[in-house]
Amino acid sequence: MPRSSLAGIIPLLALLAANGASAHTLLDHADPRVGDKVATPPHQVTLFFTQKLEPAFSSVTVTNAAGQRIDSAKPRISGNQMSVSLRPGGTGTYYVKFHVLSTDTHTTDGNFTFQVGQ
Ligand SMILES: [Cu+2]
Repeated sequence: MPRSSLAGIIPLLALLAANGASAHTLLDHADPRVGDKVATPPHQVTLFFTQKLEPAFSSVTVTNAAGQRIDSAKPRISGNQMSVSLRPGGTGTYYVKFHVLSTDTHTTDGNFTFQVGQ
C-alpha cells in the first residue's frame, strides 16, 4: 500500500475509535463499589451504566474467592441498572464479569473485583 494512502487511513481509524468509545455504554459505578472492601458478603451486586440496557442481551456473573459462581444467573435489569442476587460466598476477592447490550445496539464487556471481610 502506498505510504500516502496509509497516512490517510490512520487518522480516520483513530477518529472512529474515539467516537465508538464515547458512544458505547460504560460502567458508571457499582454497589459494592469497584475495588471496595465490605465487611460481610453482600446479598446482591448492582451495576449502574451510562446508558439504558437491553435486558435480553445483558448478563453478569459473580464468582467468589474459590472460583465458585454465586450469582443467581437471573439479573434484574431496569433502565441503566442491572442487579443480581448472590448466595453466601464467604470472604476474599469477588470477581464480577459483565456483558451488556445498550440501547444504541453496541455491546460492552468488563469486569471488576471487590473484597469481602478482609
Ligand atoms: Cu455504542
